[in-house]
Amino acid sequence: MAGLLQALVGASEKAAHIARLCRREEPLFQLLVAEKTGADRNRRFLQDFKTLADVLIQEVIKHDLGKEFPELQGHIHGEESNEFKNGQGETVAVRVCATPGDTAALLLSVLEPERAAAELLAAAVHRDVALEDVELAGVALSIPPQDLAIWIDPIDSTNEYIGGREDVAPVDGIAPAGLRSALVLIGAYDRETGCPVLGVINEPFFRRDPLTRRYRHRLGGHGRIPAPKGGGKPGEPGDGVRAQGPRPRRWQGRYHWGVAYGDTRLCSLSPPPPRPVPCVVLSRAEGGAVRAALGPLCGDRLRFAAGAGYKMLCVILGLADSYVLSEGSTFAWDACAPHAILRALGGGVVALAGALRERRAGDTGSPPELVYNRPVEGAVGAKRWANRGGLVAYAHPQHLEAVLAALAAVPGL
Ligand code: 2IP
Ligand code: CA
Ligand code: CA
Repeated sequence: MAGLLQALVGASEKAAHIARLCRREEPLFQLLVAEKTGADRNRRFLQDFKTLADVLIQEVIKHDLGKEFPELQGHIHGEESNEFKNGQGETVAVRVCATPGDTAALLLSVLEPERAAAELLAAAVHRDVALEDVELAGVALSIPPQDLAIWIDPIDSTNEYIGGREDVAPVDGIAPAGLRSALVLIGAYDRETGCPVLGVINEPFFRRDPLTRRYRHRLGGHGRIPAPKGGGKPGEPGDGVRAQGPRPRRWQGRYHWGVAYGDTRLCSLSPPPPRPVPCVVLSRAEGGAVRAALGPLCGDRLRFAAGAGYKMLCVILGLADSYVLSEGSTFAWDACAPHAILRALGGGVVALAGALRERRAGDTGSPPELVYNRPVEGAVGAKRWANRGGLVAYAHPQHLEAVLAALAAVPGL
């Protein structure tokens, strides 16, 4: 199946570009932040715009993957529904149309009267993404796409994306909050077993572009950025797009991918070395009992971060050894992509409540990994796909063992 991994990465790059565009281009940015600045003339509309960014990104990924791999059509799922109520109360199904003009017209039916915003988004939706990644281009896999299905989280950590804090200082490499934790997550799993097989994590806001401040300074923060000789890529510094007012540098992204299929394990990253004393990353919402149980295990190395995907990325990058979550507040689309990458590196993600139950019953085997094809019985809506009972993400099995041993003593878990 040459090309599905490359297609997932390409789709994540287009998604990341749209996520950056919404923060960078004035007509879009104003919609995103107007609520905060008090210029809100229609609270519902602005709320909708935020959802629109998510919905549109998901539809673009779905469209591009389905077009290239028709076997996947009907098997590409995500957090969002594409049904959208516009200001007049009409339901609009957001989708990618045949031409940028048609897509802009459809988006305008949601965004009316914001024509410039609709056109900017439509252009980004129809943009071709060329990957210049020799290592990735060389990966040849033989996984039949008709055996796979996809989970998409178009933007994980939406609150941080909207909040848009740019200068949150990292603690030992982990950003506790801010734009850094907003990620695009695309995971493929085996339709029959539910095992995660391919994962792509895109960080649209990995770092600020060191060049753009220079451009802005020269232009005094206004005017058009001149295209370099030979032409710049759309959306990149020097692409001739209008430079906007006081907001500082543009952002550069990066992506990571992993494959765990049969005996194949491939990853854009190397497995992180284990620390003798593990570092555990938690949600700030995590309760006192879990903090108290894990504290002694990690010495002073309990860390806190926003974004379920970002916390799993911290484990993938070796910034933490484990991410523990005691609640069912993540979903299949949060975990599928990071889980595939963790498996590619020799780690995984297990259901916390199930693992503790087995352990207390004396079962010493490896606890079962999360699967992505089984809805929660009796649940409705998004809850059908909740990772019930929490989870533990880990890079090294010895750290999973240590975490479970520490948590087994917590009553109520
Ligand atoms: C959220 C997001 C939150 C996370 C929550 C996810 O997804 O990742 O940040 O909570 O579990 O469902 P926390 O930051 O406390 O870990 P989304 O932003 O896509 O709704
Ligand atoms: Ca999410
Ligand atoms: Ca999301």
